[in-house]
Amino acid sequence: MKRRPRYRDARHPFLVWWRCSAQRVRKKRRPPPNGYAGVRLGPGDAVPVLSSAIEPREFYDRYVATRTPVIVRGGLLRETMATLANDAVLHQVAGECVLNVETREGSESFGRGKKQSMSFSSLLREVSAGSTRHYLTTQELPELASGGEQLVAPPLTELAGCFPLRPPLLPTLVPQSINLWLGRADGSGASSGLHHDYHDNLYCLLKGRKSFRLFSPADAAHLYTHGELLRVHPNGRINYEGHPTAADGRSPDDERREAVQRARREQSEAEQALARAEEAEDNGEPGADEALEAAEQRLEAAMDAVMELEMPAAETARKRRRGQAATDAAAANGADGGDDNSPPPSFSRVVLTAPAAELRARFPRLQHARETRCELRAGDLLYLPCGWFHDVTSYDEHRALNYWFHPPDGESYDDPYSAAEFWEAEFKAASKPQRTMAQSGKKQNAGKKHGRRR
Ligand SMILES: O=C(O)CCC(=O)C(=O)O
Repeated sequence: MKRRPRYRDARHPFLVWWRCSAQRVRKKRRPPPNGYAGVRLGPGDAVPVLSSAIEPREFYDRYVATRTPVIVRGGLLRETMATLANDAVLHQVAGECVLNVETREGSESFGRGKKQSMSFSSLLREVSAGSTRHYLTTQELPELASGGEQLVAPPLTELAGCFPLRPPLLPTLVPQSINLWLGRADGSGASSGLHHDYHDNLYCLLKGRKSFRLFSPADAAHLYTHGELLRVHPNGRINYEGHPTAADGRSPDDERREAVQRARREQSEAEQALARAEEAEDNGEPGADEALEAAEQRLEAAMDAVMELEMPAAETARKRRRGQAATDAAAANGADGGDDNSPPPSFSRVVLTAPAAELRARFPRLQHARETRCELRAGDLLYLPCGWFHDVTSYDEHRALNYWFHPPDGESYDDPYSAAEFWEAEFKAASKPQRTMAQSGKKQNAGKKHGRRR
C-alpha cells in the first residue's frame, strides 16, 4: 500500500510547496550583485576640484581609474568657449538646422516627452529673449550608411572643428557621442530628474550655472530605478534585466563581432606566416619542413575559427547598440524615447525635492544612499564616471557640451579598454563625417569669420 506522507515528512506536499515558495521569495529579495569597485562619496566628502592644469595621465590615474567625479575649474578650452558660447557663430554656422526641442508649459518639468520642431536660430532667439519654455537636449544621431550612428547630431554636425572630437584631457577614452544642451531657467532652476548614464561623461559648461546631486553606483539598489537591476560592473556600468553587457558596454553580439575581428586578424597573420614558411622551404632552410607544417596547421585553425564565428551578427549588434544609445540619451533627458512614453530603466522614481517624510515613507532604502553635491560655473568641466546617479538643476541662461565615452574596463591610461581595437574602429566609423567636414574647411571658416583664437 502506498504510504501516505505525514505532515512531518520532508516530502509532504505542503512542505515541498512551502520550501519552494520560501526559496522563490529569498531569491527575489536577494539584491542583485553590485560589483562596483570605485569611490563612494558621502555628504561629508566634497567632489574634488582642480584649479590648475593636470596631465592627462595623472588625471586618468587619480580620477578615471578610481571612478571619482571631479571638477576642473575653468578647464574648458578657450577656443570651444569662444565659438559655442557665441550666439553669432551659432546663428551663422548652424542657424538653419532643424531640431527636435523639448518644450513645457509654465513651471512643469521637462522630460515629459513634449517636443517641438524648430530651427536652431529660432531657439537661440527665444532663449535669448528670456523664454524658459524650450530645452535643447540630445538629438537623434544620424545613421551611418555602413550601419551604426554618427558621433554627433545637428546642430553639432555643422559646427565641426569648433570643438575637439577627443578632448585633450581624456585622449585615450573613446567617445560614444557628443551633445549640446541649451536653455534657460528662472530663479528656482530646472531639474533633469535623478538618473544615471551608461557612459563616462565629460560635462563642459559653456554658460550659466548647474548644480549636481550625486550618488555612486554602489547605491543603485537604494535609488528605485524604473528598470529591474541585473548587475553593476566594477567600473559602475549598470545592467538591467534583459540587457546584459560587458563592463565596457559591449552587447553579447558586439562581443561576438569583436571575436570575429580578432579571428580574422589571426587568419591574416597565419597567412603571412605560411608564406614565409613556404619561402624558407623553397630556399632549403634547415627545419623548414616542420615550420611549414606548423604554419599550415595554424592557418587551418584560424580559418576554422573565423568560419565558426562568422554569423550574421553585425546587423543585430548595430540594432541593439542603437537601442542602447537611444535609452542613454533618453535617460539624460528624463524622457524615454520609447513609444509609450514610459520612463527609461536608468531613471529613478525618487523626486529628490519631495518632502523628507514622503521620501522616507515611499522610498525607505533611500536613507542608505550617500549623496554629495557640487556646482559648475561657466568654463568648468565635470568628469562623471558611468553609473553615477545625478540630478542636474540648471539656472539662468545655460548651455553645455557633453562627451559620453565608452566606459573603460582596461588596465591603464595607455590601455583603457580590453577591446581597444573594437572601440577605435567604432569611433573611426562614427566620426568620419565630422573629420571630413573639418578637413574640408568648415573649421577655418567658422574660426576666421568670428576672429577665433587658435
Ligand atoms: O544638463 C542637463 O540638464 C542634464 C545633463 C545630463 O543629465 C547628462 O549629461 O547626463
